[in-house]
Amino acid sequence: MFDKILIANRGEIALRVIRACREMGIKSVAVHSTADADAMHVRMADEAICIGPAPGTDSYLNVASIIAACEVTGAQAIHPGYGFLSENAKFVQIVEDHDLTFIGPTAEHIRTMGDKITAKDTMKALGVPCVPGSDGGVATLADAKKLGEEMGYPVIIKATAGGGGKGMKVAQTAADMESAFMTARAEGKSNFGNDEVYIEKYLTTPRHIEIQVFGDGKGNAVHLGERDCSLQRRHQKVFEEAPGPCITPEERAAIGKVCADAVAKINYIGAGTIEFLYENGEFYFIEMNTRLQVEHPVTEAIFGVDLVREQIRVAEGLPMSFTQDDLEINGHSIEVRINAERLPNFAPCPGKITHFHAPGGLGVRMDSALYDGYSIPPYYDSLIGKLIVHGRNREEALARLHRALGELIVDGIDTTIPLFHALLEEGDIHSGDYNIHWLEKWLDAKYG
Ligand code: MV4
Repeated sequence: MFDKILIANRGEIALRVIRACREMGIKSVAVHSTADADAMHVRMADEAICIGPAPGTDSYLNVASIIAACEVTGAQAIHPGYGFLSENAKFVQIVEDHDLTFIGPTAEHIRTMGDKITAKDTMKALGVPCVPGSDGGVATLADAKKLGEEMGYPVIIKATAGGGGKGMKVAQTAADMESAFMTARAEGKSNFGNDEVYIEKYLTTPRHIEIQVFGDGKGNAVHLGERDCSLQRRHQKVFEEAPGPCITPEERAAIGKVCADAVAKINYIGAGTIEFLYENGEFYFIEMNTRLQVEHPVTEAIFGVDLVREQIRVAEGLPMSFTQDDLEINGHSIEVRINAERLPNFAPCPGKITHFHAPGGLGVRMDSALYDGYSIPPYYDSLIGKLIVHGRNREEALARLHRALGELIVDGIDTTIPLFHALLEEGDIHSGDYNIHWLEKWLDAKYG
């Protein structure tokens, strides 16, 4: 059993992990940059240690500093949160080489899923339905053109190392192929040092549905249903919900079983998310994330489980505390991301919080590291809080979201709060009738 865990992260997710540690009787160590000396995670942890200068590359990504912090404090395990080092296979290897435990999947699983061609090959072999497309990488423009003709346009060219929409280009017709192929390759090379690309049929109006999976590393795994994360802007999610408004219990059970069986077969350990595009009643695998995700609380709400606690348990070699049969959906949950950003352009808006008040009451969870007088540093992600509501059904969750947003006060900076007030006026949000393009279209129409 661990008696001390180091959290290699900051902000709300660091608090999330500290809270799980405390409930389990495990001591927590916060690490922080010089810019975060006054941050809430530093105050809330049992111990804190400075690991470097303000830029993330010098602190939260500073592997030598983080390993040294474990040695100095006697922490036996590292929880990476999300972002930063959470999906870095080399980091996991270094952690293990120092006889420390990485709370998450193995280096090999992270490496496999980090390369999208390998991830897709692996998932396909495990029986997970994938988007029709090239069999592995496409090496030449001639091959790409040939495939485009065979598959029919539109197609999408994706860098195998891509992420966040980088290295991804749509070819609407054969005439677009040359520039789309060359651009995807060039972006793969310049952003990720890898110019390998693959091709898929382009789905025009899908929803983004992701399945939460969880494994014990010993061949047992479960699924915890889906989240619909279709409301995104520039590949940044803003509103997530579970269960998905368009997914039937039968669809959930079927795709959930496929996903749980797949990760069980590879002895996956910890939390994972299998991302799909969902169109015309079909699921198409696109990627797997080998970390705890920002939006995990909506899953926690409807299943009544603590995913961070489970991550720590399986990292200790213990079994999960539930089986598939124990997992039953209760109601509906929605998360909205509160970012320090100014509408309509979502420009980052760091600065001093003159007043912060978190909403409360039945079915309301506010995960945030804000406090009165806190200054948001300009060096990191603009996420400053997540408001998560839970109701007996979707309508109740939406009403509760409206009520809780009305109670939330974040003074001193601009935030995305007004966006959610505006979204709650929309019929399509109430009916759940949206896809991955809905938000950008709506923003275009509203703000131009
Ligand atoms: C696609 C697609 C349509 N067809 N693949 C965007 C980022 C990466 N995770 C995969 N992405 C997409 N892949 C095929 N074959 C459309 C997108 C996409 C998207 C996906 C999920 C959520 C929002 C999106 C916004 C634009 C494009």
